[in-house]
Amino acid sequence: HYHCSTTCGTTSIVHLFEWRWRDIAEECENYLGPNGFDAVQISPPSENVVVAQPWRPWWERYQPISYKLCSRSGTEQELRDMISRCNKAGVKIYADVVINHMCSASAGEGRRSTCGSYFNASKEEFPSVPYSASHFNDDKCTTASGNIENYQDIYQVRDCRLVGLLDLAHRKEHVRERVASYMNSLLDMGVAGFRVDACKHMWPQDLNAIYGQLHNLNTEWFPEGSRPFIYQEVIDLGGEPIKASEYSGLGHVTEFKYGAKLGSVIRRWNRDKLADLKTFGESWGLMPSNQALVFVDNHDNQRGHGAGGTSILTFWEPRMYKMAVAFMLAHPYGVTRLMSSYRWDRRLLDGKDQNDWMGPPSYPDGSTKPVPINPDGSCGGDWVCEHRWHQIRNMVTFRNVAHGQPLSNWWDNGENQIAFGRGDRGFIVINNDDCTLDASLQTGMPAGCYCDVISGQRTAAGTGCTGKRITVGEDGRARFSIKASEEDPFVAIHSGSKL
Ligand code: LAG
Ligand code: CA
Repeated sequence: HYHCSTTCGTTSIVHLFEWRWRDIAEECENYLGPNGFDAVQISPPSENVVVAQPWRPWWERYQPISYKLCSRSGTEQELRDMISRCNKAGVKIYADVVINHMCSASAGEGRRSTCGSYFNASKEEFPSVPYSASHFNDDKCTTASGNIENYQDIYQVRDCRLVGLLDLAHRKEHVRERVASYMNSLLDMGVAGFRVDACKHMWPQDLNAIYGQLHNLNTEWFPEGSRPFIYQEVIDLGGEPIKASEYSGLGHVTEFKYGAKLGSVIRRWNRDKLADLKTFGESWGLMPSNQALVFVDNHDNQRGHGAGGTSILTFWEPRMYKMAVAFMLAHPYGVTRLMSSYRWDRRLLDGKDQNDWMGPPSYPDGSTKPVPINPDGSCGGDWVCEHRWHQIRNMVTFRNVAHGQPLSNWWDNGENQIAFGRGDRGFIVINNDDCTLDASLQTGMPAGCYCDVISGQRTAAGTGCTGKRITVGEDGRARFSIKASEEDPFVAIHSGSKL
């Protein structure tokens, strides 16, 4: 029953990690809509346990207590207002839904939850859903600890507790109905789809049954009959029996190999080089492009959680990060997701971050701080806002302009200098070598003068250019010169940057 409705082929999703609903609403209106961002992935909107030890970690939001809609990001009313304002601004909302489990078995008992709902973790009681002990997988899991102990065993990966989190029994109709009703309440409010958390830990047949109960999108904003866009988090780097492909018939699937491999190429590890990217895609063992949700980093692997390993690039290494994101947005593979992060007090000790738990910028009472926007368009107060970096924003435009065009006119120097186009709509040149790139290349673009959207951009009037000017001749060729020492050693032009 899965078919791409509004989103297949559309372009960039930005994960506004831990943002408040009020700030997201403003961001949709003031920035995302006007700049052609397709959608926002929001942090889990459901009620979660309040963790005090360590103090209010970001990961408490992956421990649901009920499907009531109050969280650190705001109230249900604020959520509703955000969805409606973003939809009006032409920006879809995808909700991160945590449905594999509830809170940790050791979370105790009481009302230390974000809406104050009562729960008893040791008795597996969540009366606000309601769930009780029979709705969990204890009878199915056969490990001694009750936790997942061996990822080579598909039964325990699906039926035991992921890091001690109470594992829901989706074979039972009551659980399916409760989960679907939660997702439907969001669809009815106007969300356009979901990032489904921890799908590796749920059986595809159970997910299929749940997705089958989902409503169409709300016709206040979407065409009659539109189905939700679903992307499932399945960490498959190879080497385990559970494969991403088991889920691709149900919806899109996260392609974790993408960021891991791209990171390694840009870091030039193990003699990996940009020229190798000529064939990037299926032949590298990646899933088919039309099933893949791709990203350079995500909220887990940017801090050493989840998977991807040490090759993952993040905002902490901005020069390489921008190159990776620009490559991803220029390249036709997959539906792309951008990360928008907050800075934290990173403390690397033997490669492990001691502060990988730290939550978003917040007040002493634990409430999340607003995202202030500086006069120059950057974010203040430890919000990184990678999506507001002009190089990244302008590449989001590139992807929209190039949408539907094939990869074309590939060039490389056999090492770390590459270039490629997207039909006659866009062209990018990247120099990750230690020497100058200076070449006359076939761009496939119509003749004319273009403004490089990396070193600058076209001025509002449309005739000026604050960056490098690139002249494409009648034969489609243009000369590019990029020094190895440049802060952003890449150049991109597209139909919309023609002067
Ligand atoms: C995910 N995808 O499959 C999320 O992307 C990931 O962020 C979630 O883990 C995970 N699945 C479960 O939803 C995060 C943290 C974990 C954290 C967990 C629950 O990466 O570190 O576990 O959320 O909050 C934490 C502690 C564990 C502890 C567990 C239970 O870090 O040490 O065992 O809570 O108390
Ligand atoms: Ca499970």
